[in-house]
Amino acid sequence: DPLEQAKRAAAYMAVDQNVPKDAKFVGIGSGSTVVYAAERIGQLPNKDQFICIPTSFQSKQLIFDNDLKFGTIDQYLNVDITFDGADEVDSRLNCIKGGGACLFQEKLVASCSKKLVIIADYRKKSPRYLAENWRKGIPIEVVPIAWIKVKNDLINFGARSVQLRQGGTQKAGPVVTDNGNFIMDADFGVIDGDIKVLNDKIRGLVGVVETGLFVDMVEKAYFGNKDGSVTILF
Ligand code: DER
Repeated sequence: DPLEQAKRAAAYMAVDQNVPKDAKFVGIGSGSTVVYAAERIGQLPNKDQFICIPTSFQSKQLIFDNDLKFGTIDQYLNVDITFDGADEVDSRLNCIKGGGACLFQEKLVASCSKKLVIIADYRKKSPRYLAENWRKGIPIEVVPIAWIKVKNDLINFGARSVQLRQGGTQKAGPVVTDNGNFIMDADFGVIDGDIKVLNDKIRGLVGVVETGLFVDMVEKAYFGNKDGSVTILF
């Protein structure tokens, strides 16, 4: 499957090129691409040198599945490097994340990491701005009781549509995050304005826990291509 090959190629190269020799704490992101990063870290001869910090229940499972040492972000606050996926990455390495509803702990661990390395397949690389390819809106984690209020606020300052993310066939009613909150997906169209201003406005709304806009947080991004090659942005 060329898509899985692309994910694996990006993840393996990112791990091989970026784990510092003296690394102790390694953040493990969430989603389907980071599965290959955890796999690769699990293959390293010095794997027991690391304590791996999860960003979700799924991420914690990856750490266990690859027989890696486990620690939590409330034990270890200085993460050397974090590998994570993304839904879209723009030409300045800003990201839309949260497609997997794990954005809060992903951003928490990323904010404690010296380096954040994104791994993704070719579909995630935006030619220029965010939301050129990703059409599902900006994921926003909100406290459940505030969701109607936040929806109205987002519409009032320009969102074209705001959806409360439903579990669909996987769960009746809204998706509930690992932190017990809801996810709302807000479509602001192509994000060609000041992304930091937009992010700060959304974060300033009472009821918003965190957004899926990762601004000025990424050091490098690895994109696996259909032909097996990998494109690196930094
Ligand atoms: O939720 C996220 O940000 C995850 O990193 C996820 O969206 C990445 O998706 P993937 O399954 O394509 O790696």
